[in-house]
Amino acid sequence: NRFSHKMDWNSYHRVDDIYGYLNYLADTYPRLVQLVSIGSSYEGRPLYVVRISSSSSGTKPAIWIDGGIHAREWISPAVATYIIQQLVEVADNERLLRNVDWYIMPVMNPDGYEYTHVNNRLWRKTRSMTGSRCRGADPNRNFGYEWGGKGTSRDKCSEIYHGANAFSEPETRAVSNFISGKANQIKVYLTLHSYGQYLLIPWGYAVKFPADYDEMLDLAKAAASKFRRYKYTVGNSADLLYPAAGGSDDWAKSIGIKYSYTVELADTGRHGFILPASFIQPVCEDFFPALEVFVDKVATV
Ligand code: ING
Ligand code: ZN
Repeated sequence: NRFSHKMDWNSYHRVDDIYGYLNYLADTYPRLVQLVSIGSSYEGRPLYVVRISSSSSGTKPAIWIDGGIHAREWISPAVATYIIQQLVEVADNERLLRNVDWYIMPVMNPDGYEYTHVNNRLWRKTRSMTGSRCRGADPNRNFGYEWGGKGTSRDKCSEIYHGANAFSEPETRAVSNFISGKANQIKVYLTLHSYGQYLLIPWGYAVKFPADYDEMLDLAKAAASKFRRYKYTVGNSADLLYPAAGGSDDWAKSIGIKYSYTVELADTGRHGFILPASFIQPVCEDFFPALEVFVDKVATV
């Protein structure tokens, strides 16, 4: 039955369940939800962006959210799909759709995500062949701004291998092509990672601060003030963590998306990447209300 699905937020789901849910939503709420395939992964899986918009004509300012750029960070696709569910299926959240369009890509790296379910739970990168015994590039070192700089590696076996060139991976290339075409509409870029409980502000390629850093910091602080259960630290990513070039948030910022952030979801390291499924609901419920802050900002930018 096309009009059913296996999704919930009590366990971590495989790509088939997640994509089945996205197709269910597009079938069930055709006036609200469009499923856009923006390309194919290295292994041939579709790369899905969910567009959620309450207007049939024209465009409103938009918020982009992606998850699953790093394969092992399972809480990230879980939160991204929860956000989709809340926006589409909970009437109380209608306000969040009134003045804003949403583009949500819950699994940016589906090949890696499947690999962590079947072969190696701690895989991080894509699954492309590199011409060596080691596969994959770090998609968060593969974006085309300051590509190949600090905190990246040209060693194909490294966890932070930057790839053969900027946007060498089909996954990052598809995302950059799609976002570039909507760079005037998209006002907020959020990319969901784990772990650490941080809201990270560019630049990541060096301890450098954008000219409008203070505005970015104010918005991040306002978002962080919404969290009740998990405390998030706000600041520049290179400063708080480490310099890392070729990140998606730096690239989004570089093309003019003013409010571009990396979110490091829970926890702070007790479980790390292997966050028990019992955390899914609390982390999702804690995070969702912060989106209101971005909506209110975008509706007026
Ligand atoms: N952390 C990010 C990483 O790609 C990051 C942190 C993001 C650093 C953006 C610099 C810029 O290393 C995880 N958990 O992947
Ligand atoms: Zn990550």
